Amino acid sequence: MKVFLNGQLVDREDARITVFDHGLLYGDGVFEGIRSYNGLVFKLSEHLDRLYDSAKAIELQIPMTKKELENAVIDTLNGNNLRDAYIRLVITRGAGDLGLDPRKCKKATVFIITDRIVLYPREYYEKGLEIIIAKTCRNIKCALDPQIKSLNYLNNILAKIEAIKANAQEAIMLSNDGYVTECTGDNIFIVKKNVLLTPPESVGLLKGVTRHAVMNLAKAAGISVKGVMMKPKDLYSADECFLTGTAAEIVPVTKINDKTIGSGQPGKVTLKLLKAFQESTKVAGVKY
Ligand code: PXG
Repeated sequence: MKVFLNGQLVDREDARITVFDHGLLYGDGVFEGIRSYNGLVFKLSEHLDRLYDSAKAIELQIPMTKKELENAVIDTLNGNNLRDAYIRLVITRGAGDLGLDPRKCKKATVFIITDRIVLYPREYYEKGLEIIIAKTCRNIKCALDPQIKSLNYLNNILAKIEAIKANAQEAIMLSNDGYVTECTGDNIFIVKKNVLLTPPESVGLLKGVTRHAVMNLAKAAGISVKGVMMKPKDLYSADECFLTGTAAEIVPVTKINDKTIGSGQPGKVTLKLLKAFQESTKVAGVKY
Protein backbone atom coordinates (compact mmCIF):
# COMPACT_ATOMS: atom_id res chain seq x y z
CA MET A 1 0.00 0.00 0.00
CA LYS A 2 1.18 3.49 -0.88
CA VAL A 3 0.31 6.49 1.26
CA PHE A 4 0.57 10.13 0.20
CA LEU A 5 2.60 11.99 2.84
CA ASN A 6 3.68 15.61 2.47
CA GLY A 7 3.98 15.59 -1.31
CA GLN A 8 5.20 12.04 -1.88
CA LEU A 9 3.77 8.57 -2.31
CA VAL A 10 5.56 6.35 0.20
CA ASP A 11 5.18 2.74 1.32
CA ARG A 12 2.79 2.21 4.22
CA GLU A 13 5.73 1.28 6.51
CA ASP A 14 7.45 4.57 5.69
CA ALA A 15 4.35 6.71 6.25
CA ARG A 16 5.51 7.91 9.67
CA ILE A 17 4.68 11.02 11.64
CA THR A 18 6.54 12.47 14.59
CA VAL A 19 5.09 12.15 18.11
CA PHE A 20 5.40 15.97 18.25
CA ASP A 21 2.70 16.36 15.59
CA HIS A 22 -0.13 18.41 17.10
CA GLY A 23 -2.66 16.28 15.25
CA LEU A 24 -1.66 13.53 17.66
CA LEU A 25 -0.87 15.62 20.74
CA TYR A 26 -4.02 17.76 20.61
CA GLY A 27 -6.31 16.50 17.84
CA ASP A 28 -5.36 19.76 16.14
CA GLY A 29 -6.27 19.20 12.51
CA VAL A 30 -9.05 18.44 10.07
CA PHE A 31 -10.01 15.54 7.82
CA GLU A 32 -12.35 14.15 5.19
CA GLY A 33 -13.68 10.69 4.40
CA ILE A 34 -14.45 10.29 0.69
CA ARG A 35 -15.47 7.41 -1.57
CA SER A 36 -14.79 6.38 -5.10
CA TYR A 37 -17.07 4.15 -7.13
CA ASN A 38 -15.71 2.29 -10.15
CA GLY A 39 -13.07 4.91 -10.93
CA LEU A 40 -15.20 7.96 -10.08
CA VAL A 41 -14.52 10.01 -6.94
CA PHE A 42 -17.92 10.94 -5.50
CA LYS A 43 -18.49 14.64 -4.69
CA LEU A 44 -14.76 15.37 -4.47
CA SER A 45 -15.10 19.13 -4.80
CA GLU A 46 -17.74 19.26 -2.02
CA HIS A 47 -15.43 17.31 0.28
CA LEU A 48 -12.49 19.57 -0.58
CA ASP A 49 -14.62 22.68 0.01
CA ARG A 50 -15.63 21.36 3.44
CA LEU A 51 -12.00 20.50 4.25
CA TYR A 52 -10.83 24.03 3.42
CA ASP A 53 -13.77 25.51 5.38
CA SER A 54 -12.89 23.36 8.40
CA ALA A 55 -9.23 24.37 8.14
CA LYS A 56 -10.17 28.05 7.87
CA ALA A 57 -12.35 27.78 10.96
CA ILE A 58 -9.36 26.59 13.01
CA GLU A 59 -6.94 29.00 11.29
CA LEU A 60 -4.97 26.18 9.74
CA GLN A 61 -3.23 26.92 6.46
CA ILE A 62 -3.36 23.96 4.07
CA PRO A 63 -0.01 24.07 2.20
CA MET A 64 -1.57 22.93 -1.09
CA THR A 65 -4.21 24.32 -3.44
CA LYS A 66 -7.51 22.48 -3.93
CA LYS A 67 -6.34 21.43 -7.39
CA GLU A 68 -3.06 20.05 -6.00
CA LEU A 69 -4.95 18.15 -3.33
CA GLU A 70 -7.39 16.79 -5.93
CA ASN A 71 -4.44 15.57 -8.02
CA ALA A 72 -2.83 14.03 -4.93
CA VAL A 73 -6.06 12.08 -4.20
CA ILE A 74 -6.11 10.77 -7.77
CA ASP A 75 -2.40 9.89 -7.76
CA THR A 76 -2.87 7.96 -4.50
CA LEU A 77 -5.83 6.03 -5.90
CA ASN A 78 -3.93 5.18 -9.08
CA GLY A 79 -0.79 4.32 -7.09
CA ASN A 80 -2.84 1.70 -5.27
CA ASN A 81 -4.84 0.47 -8.29
CA LEU A 82 -8.10 1.06 -6.48
CA ARG A 83 -11.36 1.46 -8.43
CA ASP A 84 -13.71 1.34 -5.41
CA ALA A 85 -12.11 2.99 -2.45
CA TYR A 86 -12.41 4.75 0.85
CA ILE A 87 -10.21 7.85 0.90
CA ARG A 88 -9.03 9.49 4.13
CA LEU A 89 -7.59 12.96 3.69
CA VAL A 90 -5.94 14.41 6.80
CA ILE A 91 -4.31 17.77 7.50
CA THR A 92 -2.72 18.32 10.90
CA ARG A 93 -1.18 21.44 12.42
CA GLY A 94 2.18 19.70 11.99
CA ALA A 95 5.15 19.18 14.30
CA GLY A 96 5.47 21.59 17.21
CA ASP A 97 6.63 21.41 20.79
CA LEU A 98 4.79 20.08 23.85
CA GLY A 99 2.81 23.29 24.38
CA LEU A 100 -0.51 24.13 22.74
CA ASP A 101 0.82 27.11 20.80
CA PRO A 102 0.02 26.41 17.13
CA ARG A 103 2.58 29.03 16.05
CA LYS A 104 5.30 26.52 16.97
CA CYS A 105 4.05 24.25 14.18
CA LYS A 106 5.80 25.58 11.12
CA LYS A 107 4.20 23.41 8.48
CA ALA A 108 0.97 21.44 8.29
CA THR A 109 1.22 17.68 7.76
CA VAL A 110 -0.80 16.37 4.80
CA PHE A 111 -1.54 12.70 4.26
CA ILE A 112 -3.94 10.63 2.18
CA ILE A 113 -4.76 7.00 2.83
CA THR A 114 -6.76 5.08 0.23
CA ASP A 115 -8.03 1.62 1.01
CA ARG A 116 -10.66 -0.87 0.01
CA ILE A 117 -14.03 0.19 1.29
CA VAL A 118 -15.43 -1.89 4.16
CA LEU A 119 -19.14 -2.08 3.49
CA TYR A 120 -21.75 -2.22 6.23
CA PRO A 121 -23.24 -5.72 6.63
CA ARG A 122 -26.13 -6.43 4.22
CA GLU A 123 -28.30 -7.21 7.21
CA TYR A 124 -28.25 -3.54 8.26
CA TYR A 125 -29.94 -2.57 4.98
CA GLU A 126 -32.39 -5.47 5.01
CA LYS A 127 -33.50 -5.25 8.64
CA GLY A 128 -32.57 -1.70 9.55
CA LEU A 129 -30.43 -0.49 12.42
CA GLU A 130 -31.40 -0.54 16.07
CA ILE A 131 -29.96 2.61 17.56
CA ILE A 132 -30.08 4.52 20.83
CA ILE A 133 -30.21 8.10 21.98
CA ALA A 134 -26.94 8.88 23.74
CA LYS A 135 -26.68 10.68 27.05
CA THR A 136 -23.58 12.40 25.71
CA CYS A 137 -24.68 15.67 24.06
CA ARG A 138 -23.26 16.97 20.79
CA ASN A 139 -20.59 19.65 21.23
CA ILE A 140 -22.11 23.10 21.54
CA LYS A 141 -21.34 25.48 18.69
CA CYS A 142 -19.68 28.11 20.85
CA ALA A 143 -17.21 25.51 22.18
CA LEU A 144 -16.36 23.48 19.08
CA ASP A 145 -18.69 23.91 16.12
CA PRO A 146 -19.81 20.47 14.83
CA GLN A 147 -19.52 21.93 11.30
CA ILE A 148 -15.76 21.67 11.72
CA LYS A 149 -14.68 18.17 10.76
CA SER A 150 -11.77 18.22 13.16
CA LEU A 151 -9.45 15.44 14.30
CA ASN A 152 -10.97 15.75 17.74
CA TYR A 153 -13.73 13.13 17.63
CA LEU A 154 -13.90 12.36 21.36
CA ASN A 155 -17.41 13.81 21.62
CA ASN A 156 -18.62 11.31 19.02
CA ILE A 157 -16.50 8.45 20.40
CA LEU A 158 -18.09 8.85 23.85
CA ALA A 159 -21.53 8.49 22.27
CA LYS A 160 -20.29 5.54 20.20
CA ILE A 161 -19.13 3.82 23.41
CA GLU A 162 -22.68 4.21 24.77
CA ALA A 163 -24.02 2.58 21.59
CA ILE A 164 -21.56 -0.32 21.87
CA LYS A 165 -22.47 -0.88 25.53
CA ALA A 166 -26.17 -0.93 24.59
CA ASN A 167 -25.51 -3.40 21.75
CA ALA A 168 -26.68 -0.78 19.25
CA GLN A 169 -25.05 0.13 15.94
CA GLU A 170 -25.30 3.90 16.28
CA ALA A 171 -26.22 6.63 18.74
CA ILE A 172 -28.26 9.76 18.18
CA MET A 173 -26.74 12.82 19.81
CA LEU A 174 -28.93 15.62 21.15
CA SER A 175 -28.03 19.27 21.44
CA ASN A 176 -27.50 20.69 24.91
CA ASP A 177 -31.17 21.77 24.91
CA GLY A 178 -32.50 18.39 23.85
CA TYR A 179 -32.92 18.63 20.08
CA VAL A 180 -31.87 15.86 17.70
CA THR A 181 -28.63 16.74 15.90
CA GLU A 182 -27.05 13.71 14.21
CA CYS A 183 -25.41 10.37 14.95
CA THR A 184 -21.73 9.77 15.76
CA GLY A 185 -20.70 9.46 12.10
CA ASP A 186 -23.93 9.94 10.14
CA ASN A 187 -26.73 12.48 9.64
CA ILE A 188 -30.33 11.55 10.44
CA PHE A 189 -33.59 11.85 8.49
CA ILE A 190 -37.19 10.87 9.14
CA VAL A 191 -40.17 10.54 6.81
CA LYS A 192 -43.58 11.70 8.00
CA LYS A 193 -46.61 11.70 5.70
CA ASN A 194 -44.27 11.48 2.70
CA VAL A 195 -42.31 14.58 3.74
CA LEU A 196 -38.59 14.21 4.37
CA LEU A 197 -37.46 15.90 7.59
CA THR A 198 -33.96 16.45 8.92
CA PRO A 199 -32.53 18.65 11.68
CA PRO A 200 -31.47 22.08 10.34
CA GLU A 201 -27.79 23.10 10.26
CA SER A 202 -28.53 25.68 12.96
CA VAL A 203 -28.98 22.94 15.60
CA GLY A 204 -25.23 22.21 15.35
CA LEU A 205 -24.29 19.31 13.11
CA LEU A 206 -21.86 18.31 10.39
CA LYS A 207 -23.20 19.33 7.00
CA GLY A 208 -22.88 15.88 5.47
CA VAL A 209 -22.06 15.61 1.81
CA THR A 210 -24.39 12.60 1.62
CA ARG A 211 -27.10 14.56 3.49
CA HIS A 212 -26.93 17.29 0.87
CA ALA A 213 -26.98 14.79 -2.02
CA VAL A 214 -29.99 12.98 -0.53
CA MET A 215 -31.92 16.23 -0.04
CA ASN A 216 -31.34 17.06 -3.72
CA LEU A 217 -32.32 13.57 -4.89
CA ALA A 218 -35.52 13.75 -2.84
CA LYS A 219 -36.46 17.12 -4.33
CA ALA A 220 -35.77 15.78 -7.83
CA ALA A 221 -38.11 12.86 -7.06
CA GLY A 222 -40.87 15.27 -6.03
CA ILE A 223 -40.52 14.58 -2.30
CA SER A 224 -40.65 17.74 -0.21
CA VAL A 225 -37.73 18.26 2.18
CA LYS A 226 -37.74 20.34 5.35
CA GLY A 227 -35.14 21.20 7.94
CA VAL A 228 -36.96 21.06 11.30
CA MET A 229 -36.02 21.01 14.98
CA MET A 230 -36.98 17.64 16.42
CA LYS A 231 -37.21 16.10 19.87
CA PRO A 232 -36.89 12.33 20.46
CA LYS A 233 -40.71 12.00 20.56
CA ASP A 234 -40.84 13.29 16.97
CA LEU A 235 -38.57 10.43 15.92
CA TYR A 236 -40.68 7.79 17.68
CA SER A 237 -43.77 8.84 15.70
CA ALA A 238 -42.00 8.82 12.31
CA ASP A 239 -43.15 6.59 9.45
CA GLU A 240 -39.53 5.96 8.46
CA CYS A 241 -36.05 6.85 9.67
CA PHE A 242 -32.64 6.54 8.03
CA LEU A 243 -29.04 7.68 8.42
CA THR A 244 -26.73 9.08 5.75
CA GLY A 245 -22.95 9.10 5.50
CA THR A 246 -20.12 8.47 3.09
CA ALA A 247 -19.57 4.89 4.28
CA ALA A 248 -23.21 3.98 5.00
CA GLU A 249 -24.77 5.79 2.02
CA ILE A 250 -28.40 5.51 3.22
CA VAL A 251 -29.10 3.00 5.97
CA PRO A 252 -32.59 2.38 7.41
CA VAL A 253 -33.30 2.65 11.14
CA THR A 254 -36.09 0.44 12.48
CA LYS A 255 -35.70 0.85 16.24
CA ILE A 256 -34.71 3.76 18.47
CA ASN A 257 -34.30 3.10 22.21
CA ASP A 258 -36.29 -0.15 21.76
CA LYS A 259 -39.20 1.69 20.14
CA THR A 260 -40.21 0.39 16.72
CA ILE A 261 -40.21 3.01 13.95
CA GLY A 262 -43.08 2.80 11.44
CA SER A 263 -43.73 -0.77 10.31
CA GLY A 264 -40.42 -1.99 11.79
CA GLN A 265 -39.13 -2.60 8.25
CA PRO A 266 -37.03 -0.33 6.02
CA GLY A 267 -39.48 2.19 4.54
CA LYS A 268 -40.53 2.81 0.94
CA VAL A 269 -39.13 6.33 0.70
CA THR A 270 -35.86 5.18 2.28
CA LEU A 271 -35.44 2.39 -0.26
CA LYS A 272 -36.38 4.66 -3.16
CA LEU A 273 -33.77 7.22 -2.10
CA LEU A 274 -31.13 4.53 -1.57
CA LYS A 275 -31.71 3.30 -5.12
CA ALA A 276 -31.52 6.84 -6.53
CA PHE A 277 -28.36 7.50 -4.51
CA GLN A 278 -26.64 4.35 -5.75
CA GLU A 279 -27.56 5.23 -9.34
CA SER A 280 -26.04 8.71 -8.86
CA THR A 281 -22.71 7.27 -7.70
CA LYS A 282 -22.39 5.39 -11.00
CA VAL A 283 -22.62 8.46 -13.21
CA ALA A 284 -21.25 11.46 -11.33
CA GLY A 285 -17.73 12.03 -10.05
CA VAL A 286 -14.15 12.91 -10.84
CA LYS A 287 -12.74 10.29 -13.20
CA TYR A 288 -9.30 8.77 -12.67
N1 PXG B 1 -21.88 13.51 10.94
C1 PXG B 1 -20.67 13.24 11.45
C2 PXG B 1 -20.36 13.63 12.84
C3 PXG B 1 -19.70 12.61 10.65
O1 PXG B 1 -18.48 12.35 11.14
C4 PXG B 1 -21.31 12.52 8.84
C5 PXG B 1 -22.21 13.17 9.67
C6 PXG B 1 -21.73 12.21 7.44
O2 PXG B 1 -21.08 13.10 6.54
P1 PXG B 1 -20.78 12.72 5.02
O3 PXG B 1 -20.14 13.92 4.47
O4 PXG B 1 -19.85 11.52 5.04
O5 PXG B 1 -22.08 12.40 4.39
C7 PXG B 1 -20.01 12.25 9.33
C8 PXG B 1 -18.96 11.60 8.48
C9 PXG B 1 -16.47 6.06 9.75
C10 PXG B 1 -16.42 7.54 9.72
O6 PXG B 1 -15.40 5.44 9.62
C11 PXG B 1 -17.53 8.26 9.37
C12 PXG B 1 -17.49 9.66 9.33
C13 PXG B 1 -16.35 10.26 9.70
C14 PXG B 1 -15.25 9.53 10.09
C15 PXG B 1 -15.28 8.15 10.09
O7 PXG B 1 -17.57 5.50 9.89
N2 PXG B 1 -18.64 10.29 8.96
